[in-house]
Amino acid sequence: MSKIEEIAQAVETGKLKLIVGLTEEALAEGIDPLKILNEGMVGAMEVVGGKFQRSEIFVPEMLVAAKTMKKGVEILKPCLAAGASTSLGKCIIGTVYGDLHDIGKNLVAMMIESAGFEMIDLGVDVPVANFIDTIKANPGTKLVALSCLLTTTMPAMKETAEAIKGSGISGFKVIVGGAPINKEFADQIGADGYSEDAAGAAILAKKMVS
Ligand code: B1M
Repeated sequence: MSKIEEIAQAVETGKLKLIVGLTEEALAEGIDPLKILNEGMVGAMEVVGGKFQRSEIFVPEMLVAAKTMKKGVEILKPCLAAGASTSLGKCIIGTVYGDLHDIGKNLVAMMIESAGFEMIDLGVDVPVANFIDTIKANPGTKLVALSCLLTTTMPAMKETAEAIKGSGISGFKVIVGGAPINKEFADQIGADGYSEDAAGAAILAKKMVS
């Protein structure tokens, strides 16, 4: 079994104790950190999602897989986010209210930060008012990034984006993303930009402020 396959299996089966060592070994072998992330970890979460959908596993297994991936990402982070500077302004990011998924949001935050933004991460299940209060408290905000992973929280994303856009505060762009979201939905809710993944979000973020 290749190291990437071992990592994928560790994430899929929630082997919290193994993931740090395996990830360190993969890096020491010179495997590209992005390959470890995408082929090892993100791929494994897709498998986990499929198993959950088919009722082969349940929420606790999904949770432990998520915790395992998070631990692995911590090891990858210094390699993925190398050379961060904060010259492009502040970015406020969060997962919209009602939604507790944060792995994708954390990856997006990491990539946007490494593209040169100062990151303010509001976490998950973020009420609309929190976004607006944080924008008001941070006049240098150039970007607000919203994530959602559930079809049932797409209305919360719409409400959040519309409230931010309608708040009368200006000087920043709103970008959105997450598994159930597409460009058409982003346009419908008045977002300034949409990206399918974390790497694309960093490119989009830079474009938004140039
Ligand atoms: Co949840 N969950 N979950 N879950 N979970 C999904 C999303 C699901 C698709 C699984 C499935 O059924 N196949 C399904 C949603 C179905 C739907 O909406 N139609 C689902 C469900 C149903 C649920 C619960 C309702 C289950 C229940 O309780 N019965 C519940 C809801 C809780 C809540 O939020 N209120 C729930 C709970 C959980 C856990 C807490 C157990 C855990 C999350 C832990 C955590 O995040 N800390 C969890 C997990 C792990 C998943 C899956 C398996 C993996 C998600 C993940 O981390 N993927 C997921 C299945 C799947 O995605 N295939 C699933 C890896 C991550 C890197 O990808 O988050 O998509 P992703 O992020 C990508 C892109 O989407 C994009 O870039 C990222 C990286 O490239 N992106 C952006 C994300 N945000 C962006 C923002 C941007 C741009 C791009 O710009 C701002």
